[in-house]
Amino acid sequence: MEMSRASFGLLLLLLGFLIISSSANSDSTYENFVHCLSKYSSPSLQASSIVYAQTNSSFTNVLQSYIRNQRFNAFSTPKPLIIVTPSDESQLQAAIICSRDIGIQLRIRSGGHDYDGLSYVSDVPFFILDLFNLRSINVNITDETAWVQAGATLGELYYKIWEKSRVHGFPAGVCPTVGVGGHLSGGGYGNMLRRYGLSVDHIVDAQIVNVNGCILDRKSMGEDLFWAIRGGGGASFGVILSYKVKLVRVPEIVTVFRVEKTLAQNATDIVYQWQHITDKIDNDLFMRLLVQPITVKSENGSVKAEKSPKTVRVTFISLFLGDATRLISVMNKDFPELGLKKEDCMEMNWIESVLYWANFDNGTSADVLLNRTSGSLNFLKRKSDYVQKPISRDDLEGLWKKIIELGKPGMVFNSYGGRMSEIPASETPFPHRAGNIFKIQYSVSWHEEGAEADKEHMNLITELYNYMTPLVSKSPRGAYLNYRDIDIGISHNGKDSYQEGRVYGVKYFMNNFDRLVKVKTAVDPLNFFRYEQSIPPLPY
Ligand SMILES: Cc1cc2nc3c(=O)[nH]c(=O)nc-3n(C[C@H](O)[C@H](O)[C@H](O)COP(=O)(O)OP(=O)(O)OC[C@H]3O[C@@H](n4cnc5c(N)ncnc54)[C@H](O)[C@@H]3O)c2cc1C
Ligand SMILES: *[C@@H]1O[C@H](CO)[C@@H](O)[C@H](O)[C@H]1NC(C)=O
Ligand SMILES: *[C@@H]1O[C@H](CO)[C@@H](O)[C@H](O)[C@H]1NC(C)=O
Ligand SMILES: *[C@@H]1O[C@H](CO)[C@@H](O)[C@H](O)[C@H]1NC(C)=O
Ligand SMILES: *[C@@H]1O[C@H](CO)[C@@H](O)[C@H](O)[C@H]1NC(C)=O
Ligand SMILES: *[C@@H]1O[C@H](CO)[C@@H](O)[C@H](O)[C@H]1NC(C)=O
Ligand SMILES: CC(=O)N[C@H]1CO[C@H](CO)[C@@H](O)[C@@H]1O
Repeated sequence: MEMSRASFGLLLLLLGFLIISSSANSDSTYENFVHCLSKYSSPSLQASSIVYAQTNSSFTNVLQSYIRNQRFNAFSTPKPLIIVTPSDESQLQAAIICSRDIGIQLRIRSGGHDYDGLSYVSDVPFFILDLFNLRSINVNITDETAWVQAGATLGELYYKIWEKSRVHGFPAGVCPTVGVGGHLSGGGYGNMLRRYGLSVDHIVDAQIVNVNGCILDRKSMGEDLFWAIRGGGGASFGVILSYKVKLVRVPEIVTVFRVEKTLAQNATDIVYQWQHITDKIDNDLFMRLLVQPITVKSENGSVKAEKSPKTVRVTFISLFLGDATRLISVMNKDFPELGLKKEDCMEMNWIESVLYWANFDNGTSADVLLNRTSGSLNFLKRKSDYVQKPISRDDLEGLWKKIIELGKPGMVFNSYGGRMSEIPASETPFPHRAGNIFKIQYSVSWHEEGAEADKEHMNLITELYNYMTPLVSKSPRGAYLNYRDIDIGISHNGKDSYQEGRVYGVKYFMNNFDRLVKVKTAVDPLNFFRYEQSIPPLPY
């Protein structure tokens, strides 16, 4: 069927109108916002210097600087009307007041690593409150604490600690460009999880800007709100300005290893056995397994897509808070199946282990941790699960077959137990503590652009996730907030927001969901701080 000339013309006219009206809307929002900011912040402030309209030549660059998923960097991705980038506290406070005044929703962005883009994408008209200018870090080795602002990255925090001490660290994620604001408010884990628990287990104070634009600290916000922003996600309650964290002790020498096993090298037996020891072994040891489908290269290195045999490769990556000799004795005693040898182990200091885990080459200077720009940008999708009963050999073999059949998605298994099992599930909103052997991250990344490729890869990862249903936690099937996954439910923040919020809320927070709702109802009953997976207030 051919479109008539007239209706094509009409379509063009309509498109043109939509584009004009959207940028006109951006322009008027810009005018209103700048006007309002000048009213509510100190007169010395040049309000226009922290607000980007869509027509500003830097708008796209500022927007893209903290997009970490190419899937939300498309022409068709809904764009914010403006981007507001406060550079001090008073501007941040004024931005909240003006957001309410003007009646436009905000999305709060720190490091922009949200896997489903919820810090910078929405279907409703919105602006981005971008915190990259608020990133100071003050480390105090005397009392072993640090105040860190939300816009700082984990790499900056690690670097600043290491500058002052070789025997202190902080237990948080392994990717240095992740933002403190999202990571610490959503849980935060890394390779010291078994020894020290989550990032949120080491937060001792915080500053939050509430719905009235006031800055509250632990004392003035009260213990309920302070509890909520240690794992419940910040963006349902206010804007986190900073956290005060307690540092942890790290030994002068730590040890890392990376060992690969294919199915032909007994990966099945080794993974089977790993499940029985990984949550009970020495707390100084953390093991991550990368499970990936691979094509086996023939002797001469040729890879024939159809003919070459496919297999699954399991890579064991580890951090041990101690030296290689002790690590070998722990492994020989409790996990001889891996056959770890002294040659597989590399001793280094803690900051070198941070670089090693972030895949920097040996010898890279720690300064790279201050680089806020991430490497290449992929299209990606991630999902999560918790495993509470060891998976049988038969089921592992079935899983490998599925992974080979699907061909692209991989999995990451992360050891639990240790300190995680000692902290009660209600201590912080993060509920997945004792009883979990390991956490799974499902992962698929691709380079092809467009809706077709998106759909193909999303279907593959969903099929793998569905396949795992009988083998993982149930009723509810748990999920990790920081592995944001909108497939498990979204809220339209309308009259059904409580029911909708419960669907994803119990998966992320289990029995802690109700307390989060209570806190939300107390501090933001009108649901000003809302987004597609926020904590709903009680219906009134
Ligand atoms: C490459 C990569 C590696 C990762 N590795 C790990 C890992 O090792 N361990 C782990 O636990 N997680 C990891 N994650 C997940 C990561 O912890 C989460 O995506 C985290 O929420 C990112 O924080 P952010 O500030 O960068 O994200 P953003 O996208 O800026 O924010 C995420 C969420 O928090 C909200 N938010 C952000 N800042 C604030 C604030 N100041 N106040 C209130 N709300 C705020 C946002 O609105 C959004 O809802 C990784 C993610 C990526 C992309
Ligand atoms: C560090 O902490 C100690 C002990 O609380 C305190 O006396 C000191 O003033 C702090 N230093 C800085 C620079 O804040
Ligand atoms: C696999 O395990 C079997 C039995 O435990 C053993 O005989 C064999 O040598 C192992 N193969 C490899 C490659 O480790
Ligand atoms: C490499 O080996 C494969 C089989 O193992 C063979 O089919 C192919 O022709 C070889 N290629 C070259 C360039 O020798
Ligand atoms: C890193 O390089 C140093 C010297 O440049 C070397 O002694 C060390 O063994 C290397 N470590 C690894 C893990 O390759
Ligand atoms: C920061 O990292 C990016 C991505 O890896 C790289 O392209 C850039 O050159 C780095 N910048 C500096 C100053 O090292
Ligand atoms: C933040 C910023 O650069 N804003 C600029 C947007 O464009 C207007 C008009 O050119 C400038 O006045 C602002 O400074």
